[in-house]
Amino acid sequence: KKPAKAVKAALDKAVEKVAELVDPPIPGSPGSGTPAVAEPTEPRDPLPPKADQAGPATVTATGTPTGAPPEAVAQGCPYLTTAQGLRLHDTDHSLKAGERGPTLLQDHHLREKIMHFDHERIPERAVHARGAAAHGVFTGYGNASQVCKAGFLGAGVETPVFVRFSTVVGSRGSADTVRDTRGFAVKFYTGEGTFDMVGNNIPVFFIQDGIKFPDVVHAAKPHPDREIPQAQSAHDTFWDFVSLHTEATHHALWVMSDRGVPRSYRMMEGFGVHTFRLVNADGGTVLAKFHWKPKAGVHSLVWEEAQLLNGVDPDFHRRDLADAIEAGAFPRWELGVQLLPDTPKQTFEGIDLLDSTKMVPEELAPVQPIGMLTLNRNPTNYFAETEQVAFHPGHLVPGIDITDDPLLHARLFSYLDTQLTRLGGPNFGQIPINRPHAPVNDMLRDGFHQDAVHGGVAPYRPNSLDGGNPFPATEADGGYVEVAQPVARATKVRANPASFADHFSQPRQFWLSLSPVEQAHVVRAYTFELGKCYEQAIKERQLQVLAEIDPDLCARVAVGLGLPAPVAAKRPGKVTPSPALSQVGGSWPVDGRTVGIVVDPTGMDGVGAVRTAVLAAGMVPLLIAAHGGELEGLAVQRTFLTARSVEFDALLLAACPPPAPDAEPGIGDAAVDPRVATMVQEAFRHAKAIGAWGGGQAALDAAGCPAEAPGVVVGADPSAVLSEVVGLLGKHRVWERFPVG
Ligand code: HDD
Repeated sequence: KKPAKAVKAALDKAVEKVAELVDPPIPGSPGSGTPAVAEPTEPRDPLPPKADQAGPATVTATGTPTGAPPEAVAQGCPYLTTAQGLRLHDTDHSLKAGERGPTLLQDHHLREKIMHFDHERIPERAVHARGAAAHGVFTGYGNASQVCKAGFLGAGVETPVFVRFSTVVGSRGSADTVRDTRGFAVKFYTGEGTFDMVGNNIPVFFIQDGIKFPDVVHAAKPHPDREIPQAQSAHDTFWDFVSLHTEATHHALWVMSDRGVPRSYRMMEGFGVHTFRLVNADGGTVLAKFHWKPKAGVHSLVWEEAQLLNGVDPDFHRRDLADAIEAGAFPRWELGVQLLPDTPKQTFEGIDLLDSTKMVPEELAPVQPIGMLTLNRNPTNYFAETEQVAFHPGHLVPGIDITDDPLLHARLFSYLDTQLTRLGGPNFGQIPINRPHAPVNDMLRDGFHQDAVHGGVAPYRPNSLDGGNPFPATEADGGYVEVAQPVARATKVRANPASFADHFSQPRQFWLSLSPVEQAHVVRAYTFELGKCYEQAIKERQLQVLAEIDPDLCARVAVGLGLPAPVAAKRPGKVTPSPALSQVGGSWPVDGRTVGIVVDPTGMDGVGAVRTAVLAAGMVPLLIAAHGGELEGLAVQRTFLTARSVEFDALLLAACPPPAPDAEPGIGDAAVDPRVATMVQEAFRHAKAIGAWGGGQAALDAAGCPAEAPGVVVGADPSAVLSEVVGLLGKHRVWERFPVG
């Protein structure tokens, strides 16, 4: 046992050591002693980067170490410098001949600064330009090892991942909540090389053959003459193409369903879409379809909410993802596989597995969970990570091989090719976010933006000069060996197999699997989209397509358009509904949900406790009041000017504030602020849970919202009201309140 004195001395020494290591406080930061608004003037080291933010190589071309730690090279000293490391004493004034000019051409700093600024933008992605991303970890369950030898699926193996979600059609600055497919791209930095699963939130695709990709994208993008509409499918060129090219019917129907307007990236399913071939350690193969199942359930916005959000908060999904991660409500998905026998025909129950416009119902092949994805860290820099990340379906690892899906084969070309323009050359794999975590020794050399300083003289094989290095790896060394699939001797053709011909049975199955409220949403979506088209012929042709899916769907959309409903050319085939396709039903965790609480100084009783309980349930409470500031020590986060009902999953009414002097007159009871009444009306119309106690009940009356309606909870005890509202939130919406007609 050490004497107490010695322990104290050791402790003091340790404290001193820690004090030496800790940076002086950042001027302006809490506890620094300087006011937050003051501009710091004392040079200090840059803020430390987050873990895993490796910067460019630390060795210069001459082989001299820069001296800075690897992760800090981009911001390696406290002083402002040029790109060449020259310290600058002024970046606010151009070099001029006298204070009143002219500006001198010799100002090398001005020219470098402006030149770099002029080239800050890179071409946005041709599709999926608008996105949000996060870092995370994937943990294998180990049960897939029997069918797939990929190391990252091993029991308890943790693999770092980077996941980018996106809309497809809109440009980088477009709104998040448009009706569209969502991208769901996952980069697994495995020890055997990087594996990318570049999927969507919809299990099928618009086209069967990649050669049609430019056609569908040109049709969906804004019209070339006026470049409108932005990020929308509700226009003539899209429906012109889709109504003529009927293999797009299935995907279009999914986009018209609630899947086209997800509530959050955290609440979407993901699909690998294509059929892949899995290989086990003995060389045995099985076909597989990949699924991501969100632990928070699959939930959507309603169309009016989505439209309002496009204006109120165009960054709704981006913000939701970042906030949830920041708050510790880490989004999670289980990776699942549908396993299908690898037969020579590559069909399953009559479904051609090489046709990406078809899916395999879960009732026929259950989705078996094989691992868990957790997103736990936001990117540090949007451009460096989310924008520069480059996915590619050809980034594969041993154990996962491709099939002969003609859509996938075109993708294998497109994703590499597109990076040449987007990221400026073939070395995009060296950008930090794209760097594999597995060791690299390729023989690729030179090219634009070459960051590596390669040694040796023999980047070719075979060689003797570099000692024969690098060596090919056998399968036992972890080498990727393609499955030796027989290729039939065939005639070269530009044609599809007959098994690709049925374009309507699976759309019909999807339609018949939806609940009445989901079907009503689909009807309204088609009516809205076709209602935005100008060409009568396009509307009529699309109605014909709907008739081929289902006469009821067609008739209901026709009524909305004021057009006669055509009769199907072919009698619809018999299909069995797949209940797994419906989103309605079940109860789900409420983590990360947002609860708006309308408050007023006259009724703060119980608000603090409710707020604490909302937080304890893993949700986000937002206090909404007439003015900013604090009420009884609680910060007001939204005012009636900045809040809109669409931001919240549920609304609580603690007290009923009177109209503010600047409020718009005319809605409801004059004793209630009309903006509160609007908030309640919208929440009611969007079938959200609403709770009220005390004076809050007056807002229900002012909004004309019946207190006895389903999903409206009125009581004396705020905590009891909250717990009922949380129960309702688990079901996402009060579906009984939603009109299905
Ligand atoms: Fe694609 C991006 C998903 C078919 C060509 N695609 C892209 C992204 C996702 C998908 C999620 C965004 C990746 C990111 O976040 O950076 N794409 C799909 C799915 C498809 C599909 C699920 C069908 C099953 N794509 C597809 C075809 C082609 C492309 C048939 C071309 C023949 N896709 C591209 C692209 C993009 C792209 C032009 C744009 C930016 C990029 O690749 O890196 O090459």
